Amino acid sequence: MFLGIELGDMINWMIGFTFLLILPVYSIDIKEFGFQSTVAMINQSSDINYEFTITRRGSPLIQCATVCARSNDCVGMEICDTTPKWCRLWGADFTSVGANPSVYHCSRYTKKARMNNGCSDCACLVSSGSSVGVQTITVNGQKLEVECYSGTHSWTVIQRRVNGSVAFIRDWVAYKNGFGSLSSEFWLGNDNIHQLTNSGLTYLRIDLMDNAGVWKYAEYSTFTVDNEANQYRLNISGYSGDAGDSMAYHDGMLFSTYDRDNDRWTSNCALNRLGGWWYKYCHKANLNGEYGNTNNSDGINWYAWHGFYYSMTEVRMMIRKP
Ligand SMILES: [Ca+2]
Repeated sequence: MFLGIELGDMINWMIGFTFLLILPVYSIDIKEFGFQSTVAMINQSSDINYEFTITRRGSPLIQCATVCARSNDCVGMEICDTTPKWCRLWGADFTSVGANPSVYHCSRYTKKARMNNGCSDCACLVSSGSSVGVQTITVNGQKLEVECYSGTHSWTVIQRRVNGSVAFIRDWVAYKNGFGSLSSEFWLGNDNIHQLTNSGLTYLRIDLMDNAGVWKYAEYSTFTVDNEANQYRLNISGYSGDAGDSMAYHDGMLFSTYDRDNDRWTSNCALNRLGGWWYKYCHKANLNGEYGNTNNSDGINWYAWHGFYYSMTEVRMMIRKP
């Protein structure tokens, strides 16, 4: 895998070298490339996927980092104390320092971005150097793309409404697996939300924007979603905020979609209220309702703020560890 992209690395190298020509080489902090501290002067290595000798003038560290930083498969590097110096890059399958001692001393650097393999939420990603926006986290060993949002805290976004571009009238399987686009509107999926809350992301924030552009919020210090066998039962409490508490009504409810009626109403809430949600008889919040719909209880309602005949212009639901 890694060896197969040597041509790409060559190109990256040329790009990197061009970059070096226009900057004073030693003024660049290695952290700018996304690397963190070295285990200095180790003297053994294996699992080296790609290496080259550094024949250019300038900092070997930055030259090596430039190549590694531009390769998605590179997770770390070593600068080896040879003449000329070696740049050794590790691939994603690197696990530990191998047993083949080298006669040379090498300084080791780990690429921060590839340390995200262990991150299960956005706060972890941000603290390890990744920016906000679409990022990859690991949930139960599976990679999952999520939208990260940073305010006072770093949040993993589980739902967003912004423009009505995505239909939220979906069936059980769609809500189970998630749908939409991370760059616009989406539901992250009940299985994912269950996994995330089960792994400790139990603090929920709901941001709401009305038609006048006013933002309000509701936070909940406890938010968990049970597994599918338990119909994604909602456990929510501990409100704070300025939007009012429209979720307490839904505490303990099961998730419903138009093809699976788990609500307490004699009729089918999801079918009538145009979304998938933890409906009761039926709701005080309908954040997966139909965008722009101002009919009674059909739109993106937050009853405590604008009642049942008002559909929010923007919504985002996001979670973090307490
Ligand atoms: Ca019913």
